[in-house]
Amino acid sequence: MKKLLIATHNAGKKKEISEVLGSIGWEVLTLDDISLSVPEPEETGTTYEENALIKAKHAGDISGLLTIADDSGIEVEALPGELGVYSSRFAKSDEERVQKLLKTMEGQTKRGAKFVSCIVIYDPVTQMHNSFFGEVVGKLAEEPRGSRGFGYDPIFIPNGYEKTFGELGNEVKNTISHRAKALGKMKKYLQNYN
Ligand code: ITT
Repeated sequence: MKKLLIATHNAGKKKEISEVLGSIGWEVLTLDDISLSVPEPEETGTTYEENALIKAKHAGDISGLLTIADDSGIEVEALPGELGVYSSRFAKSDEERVQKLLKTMEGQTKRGAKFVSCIVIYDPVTQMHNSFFGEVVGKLAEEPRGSRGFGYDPIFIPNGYEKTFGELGNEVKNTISHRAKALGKMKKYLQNYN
């Protein structure tokens, strides 16, 4: 069976990507399944796509496997130019990121936000790559709710729902999320990949 490597060091992303890919007729491997060490590369890009390519190329060239990587972030309407590609650098841990964002947004009524994902697939044999994007629009909650998911999930309420991703869990998240949408496009591309 053909092999596909998921290059992420984020446990939440790894779970989601594996779940969304499900049975695609490829053997899906994570960085834990291969015997090689793939340290985290420096994300020096200024766009999601540049950073996703850095990650996919790094792991793909080390492993020799067809590799996908995700770069993602949250974009907050009231904080233009902040977060986005730099969402993970906003604070040191998921909990601190959530607390800092809530504090920054205190008293702010404009609470629109969206998650954006770029998935890059990279073939180390041909050195070709392709990019797929997805986003989910919603708003920020006033306080964290729910313990499912990761990152900013406890404070993100997707449009059409009252609950946060932290409450909704992956059954719902994996059908509407930024990452699920990008992965859906990537899956279609993979069906015709030789
Ligand atoms: P890898 O680079 O190893 O994949 P990472 O956590 O460093 O993992 P990013 O550089 O793409 O990933 O940073 C994404 C940031 O955006 C991170 O802080 C997440 O918490 C946040 N984020 C992205 N997608 C999210 C989601 O689906 N739910 C909650 N937060 C998310």
